[in-house]
Amino acid sequence: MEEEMGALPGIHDFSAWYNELLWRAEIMDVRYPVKGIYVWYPFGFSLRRNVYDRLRSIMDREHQEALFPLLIPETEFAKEAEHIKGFEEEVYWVTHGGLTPMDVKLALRPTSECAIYPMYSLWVRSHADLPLKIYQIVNTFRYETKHTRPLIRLREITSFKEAHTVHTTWDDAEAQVQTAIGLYKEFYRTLCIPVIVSKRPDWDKFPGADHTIAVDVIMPDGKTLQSGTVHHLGDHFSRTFSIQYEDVQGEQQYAFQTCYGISERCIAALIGVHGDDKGLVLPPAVAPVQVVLVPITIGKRKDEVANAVKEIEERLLAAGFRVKRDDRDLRPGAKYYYWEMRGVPLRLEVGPRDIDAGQVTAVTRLGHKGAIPMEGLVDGVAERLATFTAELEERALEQFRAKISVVNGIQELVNALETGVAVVPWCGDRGCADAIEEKTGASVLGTEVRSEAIPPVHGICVICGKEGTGTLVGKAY
Ligand code: 5CA
Ligand code: ZN
Repeated sequence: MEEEMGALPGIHDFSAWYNELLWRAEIMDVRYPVKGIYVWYPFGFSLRRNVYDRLRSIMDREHQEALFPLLIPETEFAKEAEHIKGFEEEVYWVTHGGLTPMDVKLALRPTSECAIYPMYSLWVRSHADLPLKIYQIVNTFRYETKHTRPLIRLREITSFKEAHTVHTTWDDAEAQVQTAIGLYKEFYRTLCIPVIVSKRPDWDKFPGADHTIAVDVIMPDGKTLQSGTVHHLGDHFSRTFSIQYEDVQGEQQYAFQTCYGISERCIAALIGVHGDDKGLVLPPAVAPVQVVLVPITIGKRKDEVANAVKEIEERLLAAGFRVKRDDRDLRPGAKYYYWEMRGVPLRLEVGPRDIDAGQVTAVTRLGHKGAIPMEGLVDGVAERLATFTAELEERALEQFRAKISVVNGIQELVNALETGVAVVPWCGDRGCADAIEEKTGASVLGTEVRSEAIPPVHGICVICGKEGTGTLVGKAY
């Protein structure tokens, strides 16, 4: 069986580990014959569904979900000059309907500003309509020229959650930016993933935005993964798409907007941050299987064990757990290997000796072994899963802290970047950022760094010696 395929590469060789794991754990199949476009296996899709259910429930508290078209006419796409300039090299165009050339060619949305805002122009009439907060979860297309990778850099992003809000003032939009960052932090907390929030430098902001705040995750190889962005759009788009409202005095005013997005990179982050040499490790909140039941059938008591396992399954299903009974004709060791690869938080083993003792043997994916008495089964499982979540969170935070250094000099910076990211004082000048990038091979990711693991940093710019503030530097995916 699977053991005969040879061991999974160690997670210290992250790229090899990641590529192997994706198909061994049946997350993504990369064999689809178009570069940068991949297929979700059922197991991966079930993980996606659990993760996006969480995201949806967070969004639904203060947004409405809607659905806008995939195709954007060139006439709309060309309206916002910076936006089109930022995306022109990444757009897929539909130029023909059958054999007939289009009068107006159609873009496959790389993101949906130009599909949504013509409609906002019709929907927004009065200050009473604002704020307007809508999101959608759709696929988007970007002709990425950098190295494509499953879940990380796709040409068809299959799971793009994008929110688009409209406000009466710049300050209201800024307040929404802060709210959105809070929502993303909450979302990543439910996945037990620590994040760093920072403000992208001007040259790296979203095309058409006033400013961009990003959420970065640190992967096992020390590289950062931008796992969400929040953009203050000012009134740039409202002016080009004519999104106006009548204020209390009866005057027409341009609205202020924000947008913010998360893609399936959140699942790459989940896989990377928690995984280990045996494969996936998943938080119970999103694990497709939370508890796997493995019958240990030695000798003659096979039926008795099978019945006990069925009873346990029924009790756990009735209590609302996602349970899988594995009664395939395989050795228990092969089953352990299989479910460990798939990140199942808790394994319950049931054999004749457990039945005699009125218990089940419980082993967590982090390797803790114990017994749960049959009469307290449901509570015992709930308790084990809660402890597991807390441990996972703790472990992720520890690894996160170990990958962040606060440094003051360029050589220290180079050293720190061997194992992770660094926060260094930088003056804000582009020239100094370029020099940092040239000397380190890493990127200046953002200022106004916010994270539980990083104190506020001030000092002199590592390049020019002028006054600087703490800036996140890292090698980015
Ligand atoms: N309209 C805005 C907000 S919805 C927007 O498109 N922002 S974005 O370009 O920054 O994309 C949002 C997030 O999607 C990024 O922060 C990143 O995490 C993710 N993302 C961007 N491009 C890709 C890609 N090619 N593959 C996977 N994820 C991507
Ligand atoms: Zn400087």
